[in-house]
Amino acid sequence: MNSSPVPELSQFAEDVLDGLSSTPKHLSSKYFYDDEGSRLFQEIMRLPEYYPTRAEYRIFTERTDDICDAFTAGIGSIDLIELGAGDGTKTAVLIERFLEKGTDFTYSPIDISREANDALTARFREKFPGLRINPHTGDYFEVLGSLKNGSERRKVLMFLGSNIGNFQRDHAVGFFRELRGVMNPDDRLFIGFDMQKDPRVIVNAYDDPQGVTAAFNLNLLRRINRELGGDFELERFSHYAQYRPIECAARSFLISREKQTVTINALNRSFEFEQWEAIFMEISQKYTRAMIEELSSESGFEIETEFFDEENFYTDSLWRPV
Ligand code: AVJ
Repeated sequence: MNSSPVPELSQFAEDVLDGLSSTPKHLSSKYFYDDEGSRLFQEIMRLPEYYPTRAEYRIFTERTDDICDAFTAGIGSIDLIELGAGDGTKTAVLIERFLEKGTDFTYSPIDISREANDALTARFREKFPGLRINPHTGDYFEVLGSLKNGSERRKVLMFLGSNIGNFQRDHAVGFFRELRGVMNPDDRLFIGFDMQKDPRVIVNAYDDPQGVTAAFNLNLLRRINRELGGDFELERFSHYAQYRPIECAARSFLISREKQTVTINALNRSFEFEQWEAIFMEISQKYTRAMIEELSSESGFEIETEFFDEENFYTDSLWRPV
């Protein structure tokens, strides 16, 4: 193994260096979403095993009026702000209803990917000609900071899709506290949480027999090869997913099937893998009501309303600053 000082590494390169030099090795799931990764995630959302997207969509379609009313309760007009809007399928349900009702509202999707944001904005402009849409590309907190005193109206921040599940607990609390810091007392935070359920249902959602989730995971190695000049051979690694019911945590790993050395040119070094050594790739935290309540109070909020699907697979929780 060689190592020499490397100038000016990108954040991605630095994180890969840190993760592959650690024991145990890890890579961050936030890097899954290059173009191919985003396409694979779209495919995951259509898998019969991957229930969270459908469960949340059901909440949005079955409880549309209740959600809209909760957002506007006691107030005439709102600014709907979505963190990581993705393809906007769920949000479209709310927007359509708000437009029907003649609610005074704006919609601001915030995303780090300009491409994703442009595509969503173009689609929504066409679908909803009357919609006031203000897309922002960039880091959530920079954008939110700039919105802080931009309006007297109620801001409703939405963080859907159980994206919070990818954060370790302390990180989630830190994230919510930061959001709390840019919110006024009348603002609201609307969060999607995937609930604890039959462990078999959960583990199947992250280990589909078609291998789409495996491809999604392995795609990060391909991204490292392409963007950082790595020489990972994908068939020498396999996807492994597990669920731990005590912690309510699904985790995924890539397992080195043999002893091997991988070189990453941009890092100017190589990494040794033992046979069967694991790279920790992703946590997808599941929640109980008690965990959600604790998260809210630790971050300076209280739960105002919760919306569950029929099976209690999923909840969208509306939080109010305290
Ligand atoms: C986009 C973070 C909600 O953790 O369920 C899907 C990503 N990973 N299958 C999740 C994912 C594997 C997904 N989130």
